[in-house]
Amino acid sequence: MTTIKTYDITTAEGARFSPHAWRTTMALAHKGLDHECEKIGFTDIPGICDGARKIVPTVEIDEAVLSDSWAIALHLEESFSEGPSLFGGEKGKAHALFINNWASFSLNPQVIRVILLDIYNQLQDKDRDYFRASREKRFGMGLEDFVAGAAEPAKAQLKGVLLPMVKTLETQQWLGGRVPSYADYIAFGTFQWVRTVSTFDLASYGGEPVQAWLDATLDLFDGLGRKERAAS
Ligand SMILES: N[C@@H](CCC(=O)N[C@@H](CS)C(=O)NCC(=O)O)C(=O)O
Repeated sequence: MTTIKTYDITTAEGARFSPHAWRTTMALAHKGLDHECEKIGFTDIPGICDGARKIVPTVEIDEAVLSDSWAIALHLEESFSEGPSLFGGEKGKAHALFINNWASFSLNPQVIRVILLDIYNQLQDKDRDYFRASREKRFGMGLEDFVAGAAEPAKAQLKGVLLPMVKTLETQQWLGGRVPSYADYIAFGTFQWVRTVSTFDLASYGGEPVQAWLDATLDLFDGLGRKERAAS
């Protein structure tokens, strides 16, 4: 029997907030695969598994260790082909890759401009210095200065960034079409990231179609996403 263990980062309150790890959590549920989750902090990542890991999601599936949400999704689809398909075939996989890149390179970079300080404020104590130093290096300025300059321009972009999602959900219930697919879990990861660290209402930038989709996605798998504590 297969044993699956995931590693996921949490806030000080224990809420799993990584957008990429939520992609994996939802994919495992979609496949009907039970797993144990070890909740860690950013600063624990170098000490997990083989000591070579730099990110979550990281999963152990029997003897194999995998990192990166897209690589994990491909592995789950191939290795557990008897479970419900994540992609619905090769074309669905190709289209989901587009959504993966849209989320990673268009949506998430705008969202981080709004919620960066919220993330920092929710972190476990042991992660705070690391997070501040690594993100200040990445953005080339203090966290507070970054958000002060970037949050409002990002909000002005978000309606446009979400528009392809809005237009799609105006004519079909899921990004996957008639049923949820991995494409939905990619987008969901972003909304769950926001929901667990911030009171920022990202769904309002997509209006009713996105709000209805988010509610339905939070209800999937006996309310798996909804069970995670929302920030207040
Ligand atoms: N391309 C990766 C990105 C994963 C990623 O960036 N994970 C973040 C958390 S959301 C992380 O683990 N960062 C480690 C760090 O900043 O030290 C994926 O899709 O899984």
